[in-house]
Amino acid sequence: MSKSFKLQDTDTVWINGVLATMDKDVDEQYGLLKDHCIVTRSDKIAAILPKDQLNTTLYSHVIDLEGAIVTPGLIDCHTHLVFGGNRAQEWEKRLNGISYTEIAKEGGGINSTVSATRTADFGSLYQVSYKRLRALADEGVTTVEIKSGYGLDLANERKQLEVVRALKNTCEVDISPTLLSAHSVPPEYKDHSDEYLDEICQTILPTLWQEQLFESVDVFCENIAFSLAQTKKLFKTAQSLGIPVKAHAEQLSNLGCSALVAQFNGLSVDHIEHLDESSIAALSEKRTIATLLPCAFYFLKETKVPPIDLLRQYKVPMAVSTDFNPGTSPFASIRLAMNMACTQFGLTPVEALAGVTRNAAQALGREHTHGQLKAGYQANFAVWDVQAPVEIFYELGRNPLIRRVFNGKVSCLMK
Ligand code: DI6
Ligand code: FE
Repeated sequence: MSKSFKLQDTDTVWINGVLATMDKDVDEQYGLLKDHCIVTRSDKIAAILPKDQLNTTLYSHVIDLEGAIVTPGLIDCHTHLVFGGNRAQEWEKRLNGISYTEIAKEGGGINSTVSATRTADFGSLYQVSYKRLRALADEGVTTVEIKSGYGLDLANERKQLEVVRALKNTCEVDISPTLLSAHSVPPEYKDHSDEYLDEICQTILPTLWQEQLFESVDVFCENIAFSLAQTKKLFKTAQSLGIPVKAHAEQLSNLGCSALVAQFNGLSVDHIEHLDESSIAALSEKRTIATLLPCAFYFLKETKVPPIDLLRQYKVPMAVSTDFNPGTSPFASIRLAMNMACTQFGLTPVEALAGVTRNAAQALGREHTHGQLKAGYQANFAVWDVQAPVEIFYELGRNPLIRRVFNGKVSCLMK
């Protein structure tokens, strides 16, 4: 950083933090910088400077972080947090020995949440979703991806995405909305999934895109949901409108969806327990992110772990996310997801933190603005009462977050 940096009157200087920048250009684990300060200007990071390069003695906008660890604001890049009802009864069934797939075939599973979401009015949906979003934010999350996919018709997909828009306008969180109308075949289209897919491609997707209600398109490509051919058709529609794609891929079986996402230059492939080596090679070529969802793996008591070593070998960047949803991951805790990425999937703590910062930002197409403490990036960060970054997700049940900074302003608890 040049010595010619000039403070402006409205800048804020954050001193005495230990910065886990997650910046790859900083040649330390976690991109760790000691004895540096952050200068924020409006909603951006203006500079990260060695503390002896800045004389702040006569300067009034100084915040002393007292040796605390600072990370980029955490990013949860895969959630389904707007939904009605819950599925505790279904969980009880599963504990009594009935599988997720069997429950889905009996009309339970995703479709029971579809009916609860269709019944819920806008206000009640907003209220429950706000509480879930707040739980994430209170653990230092500043960016959240939220999917539709429990409405499954034009009016109800719109209602879900309008709740997302209302959250975006009222909460101190950056939100990335995703259209997941191809999540499940709704009851009125039972045994007519092609017709439902046509309805998505011809009506739901173009209409809600025009209403600017989402920024990417997702699909559940699986035997109990949509086929590879249907996924391709959906992606072609999205591509024709210039919309980035991603997928729930290779979660319960290997249908070759990940390679298809790579072919369409997609943002991410998510779950990927059953991913094979040739698909990994395809992801690596396109810099598509592999998003790991260890809480769903844990809650479904899955046994097949994603091929982490191969992902490392091919240098596919890995993101980590909660997959917060009522059926397979009822956990509004990014710290739990990080902990489980390490305990269930064998990620290192550095990989887990990269998974909810730099790589999660890339999964949302925000890699040049979010997920790192770096000049020019959004001034979103989390300040932690810990001695080392690993402690952020080591001790669950006690939240070590001291401060949450969103767009340059302190907001420890969400507004
Ligand atoms: N895979 C999942 O893990 C979630 N959606 C999906 O396609 C589950 C959603 C649910 O069960 O409600
Ligand atoms: Fe999901």
